[in-house]
Amino acid sequence: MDYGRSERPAGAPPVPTAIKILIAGGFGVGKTTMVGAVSETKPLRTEEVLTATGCGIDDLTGVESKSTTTVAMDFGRITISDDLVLYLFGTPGQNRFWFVWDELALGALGAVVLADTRRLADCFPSIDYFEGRGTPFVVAVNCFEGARTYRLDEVQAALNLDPGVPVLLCDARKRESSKEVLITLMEHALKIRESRRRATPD
Ligand SMILES: Nc1nc2c(ncn2[C@@H]2O[C@H](COP(=O)(O)OP(=O)(O)OP(=O)(O)O)[C@@H](O)[C@H]2O)c(=O)[nH]1
Ligand SMILES: [Mg+2]
Repeated sequence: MDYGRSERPAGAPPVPTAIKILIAGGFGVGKTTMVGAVSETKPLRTEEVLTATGCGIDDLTGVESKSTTTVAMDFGRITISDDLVLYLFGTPGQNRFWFVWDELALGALGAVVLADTRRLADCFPSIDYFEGRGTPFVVAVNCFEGARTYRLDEVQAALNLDPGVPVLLCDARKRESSKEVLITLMEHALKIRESRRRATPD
């Protein structure tokens, strides 16, 4: 039965607040991996096999073993606390699937933009998209083995980010690392929400 907060019977467990988060970034940067790493439910995936048709379009630099790509979305869930559950939506990375982004972004509290330093420019479209919508986001650099490491301020400068946008390192394959990214995003999004609320007195 679906109880509203005020109608909940005494002693019943709290109804958690559900928040929608997007996991975005360029092709093959580790979005599906991150949703899978943190999700406590079996993640829903919409993977299709990469075929020869994508040769010259899909840039597999650094992820040569990749054989599938997301064509609609990934979906997962993580409980942060008794009263907070995050619903994660991983976006497709390729430009030809942009048409699903507006649907996916609807009602999202914020977004993680995953970046690969070998192909940093691939995350520009995601950054432009969230800046344009006013959606709070953080940039998480997914540390692939063999990729040159850069200081976070170098990444911030290269991406021309507003100094307030958090940039952090992560390993999208690891639950704790990915969870830390999500918590950083939550804190950032709530800070922005609060400052917007203060700026528009009712
Ligand atoms: N070494 C390493 N490999 C990773 C990491 N994250 C992802 N991978 C691998 O990189 C490849 C791409 O990962 P995906 O999670 O499918 O990337 P994606 O961003 O969802 O890709 P699209 O949906 O096609 O845009 C997979 O083969 C992963 O196993 C990482 O942190 N380190
Ligand atoms: Mg994917």
